[in-house]
Amino acid sequence: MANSSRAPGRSRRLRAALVVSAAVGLLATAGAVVLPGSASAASTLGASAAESGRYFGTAVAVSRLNDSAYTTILNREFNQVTAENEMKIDALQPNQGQFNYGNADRLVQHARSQGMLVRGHTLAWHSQQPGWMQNMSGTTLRNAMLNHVTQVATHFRGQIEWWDVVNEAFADGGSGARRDSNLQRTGNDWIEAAFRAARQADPNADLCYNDYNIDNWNDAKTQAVYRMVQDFKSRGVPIDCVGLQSHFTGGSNYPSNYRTTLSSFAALGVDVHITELDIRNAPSDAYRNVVNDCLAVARCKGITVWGIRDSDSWRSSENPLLFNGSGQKKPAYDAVLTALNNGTPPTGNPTTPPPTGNPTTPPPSGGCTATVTPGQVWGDRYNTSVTVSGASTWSVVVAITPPQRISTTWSGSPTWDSSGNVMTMRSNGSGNTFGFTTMMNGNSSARPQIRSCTAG
Ligand code: 9MR
Repeated sequence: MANSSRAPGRSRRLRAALVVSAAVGLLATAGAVVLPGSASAASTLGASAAESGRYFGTAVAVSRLNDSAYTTILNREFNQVTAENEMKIDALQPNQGQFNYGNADRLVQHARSQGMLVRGHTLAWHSQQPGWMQNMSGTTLRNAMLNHVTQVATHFRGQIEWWDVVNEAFADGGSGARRDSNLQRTGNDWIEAAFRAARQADPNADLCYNDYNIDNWNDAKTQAVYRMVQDFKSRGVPIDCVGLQSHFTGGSNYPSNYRTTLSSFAALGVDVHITELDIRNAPSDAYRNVVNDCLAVARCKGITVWGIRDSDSWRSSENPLLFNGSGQKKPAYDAVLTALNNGTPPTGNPTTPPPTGNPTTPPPSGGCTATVTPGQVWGDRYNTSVTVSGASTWSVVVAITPPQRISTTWSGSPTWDSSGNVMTMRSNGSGNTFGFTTMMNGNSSARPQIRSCTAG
């Protein structure tokens, strides 16, 4: 399939599956009644996320599907699953040419019977390679990797919504370099080769690059992955999404610029997914922030937590999940559900490009008129000034398009809405013209929109 064009019906399939899943969630919850069009009041994570067209999922260990306490929570709360280990290379191809799909198929069947979407994890990775692959190098390894991608994506064709095609290919620390691995040593183009093979084998799956420690926008690793995605988009390498694992465990904290990271990747024209979320000691604030950040970015498609109960976690001593070992909801669960229920669905069509061209001046509304004059433009930012007529005291509402961000203002008193994207500027006695600087953050075309001008 040519470059990254999306197969028709892909997003329709997601939407239909989420509707089914939301209904399953509602039916399964006695007493939960959500009237069409009423304020959000869903009582499960999946149903609540589905109200904004998103999913809320979990990693599943297939062996635990025999534990009824586990499956009760899984089936009630979640509308998306990722195999925690059963779709890794060593699990699916333990001996070269011998594929073992039993456990993975069992999870896919379970998910389909419950109306859950499946994330495939992962086709190409330096870790969890079977012994025969670990010992390979060069063209032999490259071909074996591509064959694995092709065979596995073909086997699951039509059943996987998103593939983590390549996992964790960048180095930690400040280098911004690729991680050294036997795959990397086959040539820098191994990642794009994997993506092209996956697209050919399953044209309907969305193809993601997935990594950890790419949550902080200022980190060299985040910037390096950003540049790779930007490069892939510019050259037509078929990539649809970026997965931020978001393990805020083991010493890595939720960064306050997480929303900037999500929206910056999204501005490249890819969806973003929070794929392996867990947070040390499960603080409600951090969980709430992650949900709100996702809800604020139209292309953030959903959140997957890396396990159901603390006792299921790969870092169980940190108690990082939403349910305790007895399967009871923790305070972080309530914080997440409330945030999902309070969330405003993104408006507009996320595939519509941001407004371009000159800033607009709306007709007079609240007794004054705000006229925009574009100011100086630099490579990374630009200035705007606004002159108010018809009133000597006033407030003007200005909206900017994320990931753009207003960084500086002058000659007025600004306040901000919770998203940080809408500024209300009030006169402060310094005249009828105010101004501000907007950081482009990768989007050089959008310009501020004046929403209203109100006298007094
Ligand atoms: O949670 C997974 C654990 O059970 C496995 O032993 C481990 C090695 O395969 O992988 C864990 O999941 C990892 C995921 O596949 C990729 N991102 C980091 C996750 C936590 O280590």
